[in-house]
Amino acid sequence: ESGERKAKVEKMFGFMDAFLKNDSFSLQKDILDHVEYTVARSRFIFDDFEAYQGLSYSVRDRLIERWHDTHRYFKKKDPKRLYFLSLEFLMGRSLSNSVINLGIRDQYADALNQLGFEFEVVAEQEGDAALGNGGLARLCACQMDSLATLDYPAWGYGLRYQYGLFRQIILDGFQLEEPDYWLNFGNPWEIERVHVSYPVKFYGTVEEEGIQGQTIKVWIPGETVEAVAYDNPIPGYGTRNAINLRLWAAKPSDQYDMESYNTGDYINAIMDRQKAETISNVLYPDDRSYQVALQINDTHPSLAIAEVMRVLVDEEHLDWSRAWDITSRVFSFTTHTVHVEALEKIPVDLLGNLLPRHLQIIYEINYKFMEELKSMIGQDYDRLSRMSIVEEGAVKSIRMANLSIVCCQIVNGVSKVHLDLLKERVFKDFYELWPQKFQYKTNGVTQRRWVVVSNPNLSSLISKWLGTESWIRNVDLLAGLRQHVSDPDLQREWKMVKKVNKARLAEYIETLSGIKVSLDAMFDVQIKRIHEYKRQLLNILGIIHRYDCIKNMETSDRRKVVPRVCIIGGKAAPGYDIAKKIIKLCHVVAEKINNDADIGDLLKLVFIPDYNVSVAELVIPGSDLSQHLSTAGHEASGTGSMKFLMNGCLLLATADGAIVEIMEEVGADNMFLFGAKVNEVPALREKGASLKAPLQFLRVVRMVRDGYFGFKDYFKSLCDTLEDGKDFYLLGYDFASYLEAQAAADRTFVDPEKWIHMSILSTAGSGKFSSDKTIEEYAKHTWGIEPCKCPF
Ligand code: Z15
Repeated sequence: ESGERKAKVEKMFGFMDAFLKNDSFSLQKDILDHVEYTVARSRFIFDDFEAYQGLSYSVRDRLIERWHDTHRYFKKKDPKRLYFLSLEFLMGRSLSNSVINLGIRDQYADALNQLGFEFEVVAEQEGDAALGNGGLARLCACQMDSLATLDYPAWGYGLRYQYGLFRQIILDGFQLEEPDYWLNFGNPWEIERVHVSYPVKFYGTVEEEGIQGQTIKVWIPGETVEAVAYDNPIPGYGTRNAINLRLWAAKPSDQYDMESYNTGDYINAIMDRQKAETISNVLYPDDRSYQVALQINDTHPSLAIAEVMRVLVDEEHLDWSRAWDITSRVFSFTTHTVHVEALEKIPVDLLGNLLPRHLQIIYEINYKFMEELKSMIGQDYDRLSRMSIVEEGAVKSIRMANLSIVCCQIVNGVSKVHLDLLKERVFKDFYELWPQKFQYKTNGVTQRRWVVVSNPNLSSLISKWLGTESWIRNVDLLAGLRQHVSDPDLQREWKMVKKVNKARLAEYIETLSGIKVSLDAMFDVQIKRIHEYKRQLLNILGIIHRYDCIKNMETSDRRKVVPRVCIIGGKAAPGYDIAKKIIKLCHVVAEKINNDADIGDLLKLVFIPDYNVSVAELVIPGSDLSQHLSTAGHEASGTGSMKFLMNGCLLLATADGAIVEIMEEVGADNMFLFGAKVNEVPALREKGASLKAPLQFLRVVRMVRDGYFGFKDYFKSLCDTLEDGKDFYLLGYDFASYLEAQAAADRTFVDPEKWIHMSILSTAGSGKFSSDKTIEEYAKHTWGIEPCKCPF
């Protein structure tokens, strides 16, 4: 029957290469049809949001077309596939990215114009898909874009949270959290697959059964939840390929608590069903949490290890060694942290209750591993217990990272420094045992979203000077900008682009806060999750120092001050008290400085609320300088720095994470570096209270402590973290060199030619930090997959 239908459809429509046409008339008609029939508004009267909806549905149709072709082609060629598992994907908006990757942005802009709308305005209507916290989650989104663009046969798998990352509201300078109702206005970018669903089992018991003289383990689950698929097409750039990001939503299962129905407790049975949905209800808002919790962290694929073993052994009846052989060859593991405390552990009691069979399997894996290890290293019990997958102690728990390392052939870090730290500290014992397992792949970001979508002016400028748009797929070509770096025409145009972007950002700041900022000032930006190790506090203390210096200056000297607009943005985890105090401090300092008539345009401080992907797309192109201040040895990689670098913003940074490799690419003299080095930090900490902070530092901390900005009692605990001997993140030690780096930035800024020069070289040197590079490395050296390009 389907063969017949296919023949019929082919006869009717076979003369078309695709059903959907991209000429202006067809696009206008498609938009209007969707406004009328999908959105159910009149095609004669609709607003910007409805235009966004109609437009998005028409783009979605085109995505689906490519998605089908790609998957049919993958099926036909049947190459090795990659399944990319992550609990978080921070996709942001889809509209602009999609039409650019499909190559039909201008056609759509024109079609909209004909209908009396403006593309930029309509695109602004879209909310962010914020199914993730920070770096790790955005990295996955960038990598999906690269996988699609480079034609790899890949699938992403994640969770479709009903509520994404909380909205940050600032009230009187304090952070408040509001739920992110991102699905309330519909989501044109997903396709619900009601028929693609799987039962997921929990609780219950494991029983033994004899079959043909053998005993096998049978898990009798206590509860079942249904996982329903939602597909999100991810289009590649310059290719017909569109891959799939499949997000699972938890729904009550049909079998759910039948007993209660039968016993007549109908209402309670229905209420109980809602419990199932809570699994994918809300994203856990703790970036790199130090608590123990099941559904967070970068070791989460490790539960999948036990699940694959269970399916192979219990359901497919493979013997253990065959199952282990397969499992250990399909998984690979990327770790994103340097903090031993952040490695995920699951209490045995919890796991045994929730997933009893999985716990048994993990015990079995560990038993075999311990036997093997003993045969290799003998009776070194300390080392054996350090390496064991099971941690004895007050709370007996499973070390998910150890499980992952034991199982996977390859363990990846996210930057060169990160790998060194993994070898020397975090996973030292394992490294000595299996040095060949440990590798790193430098993180990267996609130039499609972070330059082409977010900075169209710079994008055109680059294409003009390189004489090609090919850098959008082949990022190595950016290096070609170096040969024009001294060309006054390029310099002038480069400066113009920056100015236009700064004007856009200034407008945004004014609407947000009413603060007017001068475009001649240096826009100095720090945007990322608020975390002690990222040291937003160092930035704020530096700003207080700057303010204090200006106040104490002779009026005649003030002419020499380089005007600054300091911009800070980021969310604090709702339970992270110190981080929330840092946000409040930023606001009280801003209040003081911005209202000091004496200071005027010399210094402004702006906190941008509700920092997210879309805000980043606006802020990054408009900044001159960006700050990456993590105490050396704490940032596994850092990817924000790469987005700024590509956009020609200069970096003021410590030699931590990926910054070390950025230094190699753009040269240390094109950046403002400061602070203790990774290998110096442990010895500095050892010095404890004998490591004295400089006077300038004591002075600014004192100002906060004494209530110069108000809220004296509230800031006490924050100031306490900075006392000699307690200053774990070494703000005091790094303060002097931080101020020097800031002064160097000022001196450079007053030499615009020099600044532009450095700026162009930053973009030119950013090629290594495209996620295209990272993905190619993973494909070759970890996953063993090849491109599979769907013909146009
Ligand atoms: C997260 O965003 C990162 C690490 C984590 O362990 C968790 Cl739970 C969340 C970040 C790193 O902090 C950052 O340095 C890195 O660039 C990013 O992952 C991507 O690898």
